Amino acid sequence: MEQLNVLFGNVFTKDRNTLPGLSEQETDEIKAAIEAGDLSGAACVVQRSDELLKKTELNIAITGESGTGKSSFLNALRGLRDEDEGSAETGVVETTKEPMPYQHSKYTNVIFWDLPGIGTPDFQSDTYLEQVTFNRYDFFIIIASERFRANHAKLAQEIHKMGKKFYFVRSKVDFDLSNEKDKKSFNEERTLEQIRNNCIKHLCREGMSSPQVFLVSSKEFHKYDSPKLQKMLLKELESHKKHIFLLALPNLCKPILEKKKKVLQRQIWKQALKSCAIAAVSLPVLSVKCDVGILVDNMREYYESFGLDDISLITLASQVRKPVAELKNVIKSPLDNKISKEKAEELLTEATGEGLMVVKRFVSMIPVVGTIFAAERSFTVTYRMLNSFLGGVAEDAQRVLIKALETQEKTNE
Ligand SMILES: Nc1nc2c(ncn2[C@@H]2O[C@H](COP(=O)(O)OP(=O)(O)O)[C@@H](O)[C@H]2O)c(=O)[nH]1
Ligand SMILES: [Mg+2]
Repeated sequence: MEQLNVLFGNVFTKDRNTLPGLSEQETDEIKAAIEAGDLSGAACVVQRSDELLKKTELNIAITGESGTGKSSFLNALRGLRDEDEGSAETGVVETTKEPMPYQHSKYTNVIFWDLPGIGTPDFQSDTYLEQVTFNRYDFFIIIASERFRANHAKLAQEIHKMGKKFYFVRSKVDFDLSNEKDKKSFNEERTLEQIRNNCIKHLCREGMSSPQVFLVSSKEFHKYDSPKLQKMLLKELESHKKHIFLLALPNLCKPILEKKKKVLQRQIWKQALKSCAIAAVSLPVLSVKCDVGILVDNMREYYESFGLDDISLITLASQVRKPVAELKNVIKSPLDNKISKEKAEELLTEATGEGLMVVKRFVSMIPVVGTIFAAERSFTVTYRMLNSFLGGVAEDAQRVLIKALETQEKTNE
């Protein structure tokens, strides 16, 4: 134990104070449990931390003048088209005087708020934030479909004064591009740059210093500045909120898929630990002790986050106007309805077949604690099984994305 203490001291004080996915305090608690040889105590800390993560709320405010595409943008951010079930109504004259909440279909703690239009007689920018209960929101997205005006800049300054973040989005750029397309000298990049500069110029004139504007089309949400905007929003959120927001983002661009894989990978050790230390059941044939139910829950969560569950695939298929079977064809992992305890046990068997080498990636993340966990056969096997399953799901998601976009480009031709 003495030696362990020395080692722990080294690991935790050098460049890393926390274990992946845990706070400093949780890390300390786990450390204490492991030092006392209490693996299930350590797993309880993880369990509590997961529950806390699931309760974390994220509230996103979408504001701008009426008709600028707020509702369409909100739908796109939720992975929906305007005509999909559960989407916010679009193209309607704004009558609502209250912020309207729309929950994410899978991550219900992520809530998108469709705010009443600014600049109407009812909502002037100096009182607007009070009227929409500004304190509720984690950040604001301010949308304009033509140019930004004094109202937008004033609102942004008020938001800033309240200590919150805002992002300027210039919507409907697909529309601008299609208007310019017929011109002989048309150049997409140049047109986009002109729109961007024009937005920036107006905002500067209204007193904003070095504003950043994201050009977006809610009809083609994988294009233009949308990936950059999503990355920026993520970057500026604190870790728990970042985690849930990332998982809730639509699976429309490769960098987001890669980030999802990474963040889920960092959590695998927690899931493996829970599975083999809380309510573990012996699987004598595999000489493994684990709770297969926890593994199945995680497999399902991967499917939902990457949009490989049946409902997501059906939605995507209808969006790109393709039979769902065509998307399912490129999926190599078992299909959604085939995920079961039996399937999980089958995959566990495969994971035991590779010999009992230490889980390298995990140990390299947290050298000492990693070695201790990895010495447990059940931990190693469940860790490896989830890791390889996640890898497969992430690759499937990329193939589905390519297939879906390929289809869309063809239809547009
Ligand atoms: N071409 C194009 N049309 C859009 C886009 N976003 C919204 N629209 C259309 O613009 C109209 C107003 O959009 P809506 O989201 O209802 O605006 P809101 O009043 O700000 O909520 C609707 O007819 C939308 O279909 C976009 O990115 N591209
Ligand atoms: Mg609307």
